[in-house]
Amino acid sequence: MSAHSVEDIKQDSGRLRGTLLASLANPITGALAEDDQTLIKYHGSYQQDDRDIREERRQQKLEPAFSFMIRTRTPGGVVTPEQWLKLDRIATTFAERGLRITTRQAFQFHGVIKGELKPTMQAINAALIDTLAACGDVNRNVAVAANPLQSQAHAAVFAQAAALSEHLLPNTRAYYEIWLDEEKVAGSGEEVEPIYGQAYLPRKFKIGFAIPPYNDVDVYAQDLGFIAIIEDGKLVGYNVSVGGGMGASHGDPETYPRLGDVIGFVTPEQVIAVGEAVVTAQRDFGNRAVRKRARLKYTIDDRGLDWFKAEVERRAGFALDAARDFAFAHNNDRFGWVEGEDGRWHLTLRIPSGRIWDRDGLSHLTGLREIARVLVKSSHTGEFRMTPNQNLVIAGVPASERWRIDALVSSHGLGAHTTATPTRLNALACVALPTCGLAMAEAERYLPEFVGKVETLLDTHGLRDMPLNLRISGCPNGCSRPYLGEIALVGKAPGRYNLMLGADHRGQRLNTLYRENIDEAAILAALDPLLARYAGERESEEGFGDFLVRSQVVRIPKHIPVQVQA
Ligand code: SRM
Ligand code: SF4
Repeated sequence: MSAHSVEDIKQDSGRLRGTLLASLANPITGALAEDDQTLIKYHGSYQQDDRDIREERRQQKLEPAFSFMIRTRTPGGVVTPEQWLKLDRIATTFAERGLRITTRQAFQFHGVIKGELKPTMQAINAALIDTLAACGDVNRNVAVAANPLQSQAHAAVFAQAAALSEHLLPNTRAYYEIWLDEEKVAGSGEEVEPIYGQAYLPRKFKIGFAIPPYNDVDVYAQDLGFIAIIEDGKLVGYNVSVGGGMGASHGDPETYPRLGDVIGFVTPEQVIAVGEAVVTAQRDFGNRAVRKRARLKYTIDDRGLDWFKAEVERRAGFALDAARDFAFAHNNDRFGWVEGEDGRWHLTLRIPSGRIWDRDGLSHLTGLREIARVLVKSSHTGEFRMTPNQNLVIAGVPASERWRIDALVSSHGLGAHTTATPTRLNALACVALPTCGLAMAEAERYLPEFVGKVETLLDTHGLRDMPLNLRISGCPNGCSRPYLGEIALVGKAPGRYNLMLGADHRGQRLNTLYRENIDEAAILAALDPLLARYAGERESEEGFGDFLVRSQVVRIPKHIPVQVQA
């Protein structure tokens, strides 16, 4: 690790420039200088190494196989078919592991080597997509309910989310200088950052917009959540939730997942002001001394929700109204075709762990390329929309073109939504090994096999068609939002996980630790009798998590979002 603290690195970076240009030009190593490894995150990239071959390289006295992950900033996860074709080309030219849809509706490219970072960034920008602030202590990609084309109100929510994303972008030109060869502005490094200031935020910051009855963005897991209130088909405003976050460290009670609290209601016109007020309050009061306690959730717990709400209202210049009523049905995606208000159609496809590539007998990358070509030809009506559950919507398709899409879906094995169990369709796993430097256990690579074993148990108990919300994370940071899974595995060590149970399926209740540090056989042995009881004792429509809580197999954790406590 760098000898400098992250706070020092940010302060001294000359508005995110650091020595990145020199690091990129250094031919001796595939890595960046240490401080630049922190700074490049703000430009949307992480230095990584291939952990599958780390030991082998160490024995050969070679430096680790360094490469870079690049993450896009795509608010609400929208790309045109033309952009899709360019992203596909970038993935096949510069990256190693296809296109990866993330749990925040971005794309990740893995395995880009240092010498190709700049051309890759340039190609992404040539597709009119950027990566600025996709990582780092800033506002990240803004997540939005997945299908904003379904109605005019959905479209209005998306437009608002995109505007807030723009508003909260860092002001620095460093990104354009370093990656796009923009001329250095006079006195650069002195630019004003009206929202972030010199030291940016104490920690990452995340915003999500949900549109009830769907909570696909897991709005209570966001630092700042907007829950759209739609009356008579019209967007009237949003309930505002603050203080959500999933990350924790094993064995450290000072860190914990927390769900956001609803503090009131704002009109659409007030969104930017309240967003900026929450962000700047966290900028000024977040804990910069202890990084693991620097997220907004801890600022709120340390100072109190009432204090925080008053601070936000003071900064915004208005009081929040009382929160309005709404209800969430579930936090999954809706698979298959749905018709929008304007008669166009939207098809949600299952993409296992968001990984799109042509490998292991799959041709998903090719299939989606061909679908993109159909959309380009059919007078540019359709779009691709990533979901916060790592899946993909082919959106805005005229009824007359549906058959063409269906044919490609079927011939390229993209039709899991017509055959797979609800458990498989909804399961989430984070990236984990081999690219994630923090992974303690497998997640993405283990998910298909583990789901298969759970399906066998479900079959035994006649539960195959029950929707079950299953999530795996390779470590407790919680990138697949595992603490909102009815069943979740949180990586502890290779092949060993904490088994977490008892979240609901609406994203409104966290799960709790049921068994610690156990292997697959023990996990399945623990689940078997619980599923048997669920099969025999559940009430109609009762989810597995709700059943476990009602039957007191697990206890409800202390923190439930303010608005859903009743
Ligand atoms: Fe994450 C760190 C991948 C969503 C909480 N996350 C990482 C890193 C960058 C590892 C690292 O720091 O070296 C992972 C890169 C793995 C790789 O090889 O690609 C990583 N996170 C991901 C993605 C790709 C998971 C996925 O499978 O889709 C998601 C990218 C989202 C995006 O497009 O911006 C991703 N990460 C999340 C989420 C879910 C969400 O935002 O809805 C969370 C939980 C919510 C939250 O932030 O509390 C999450 N990631 C973390 C944390 C813990 C933060 C904390 O407060 O403690 C870390 C570690 C850290 O920040 O120190 C982390
Ligand atoms: Fe990596 Fe942990 Fe996030 Fe999984 S949860 S991607 S293992 S940081």
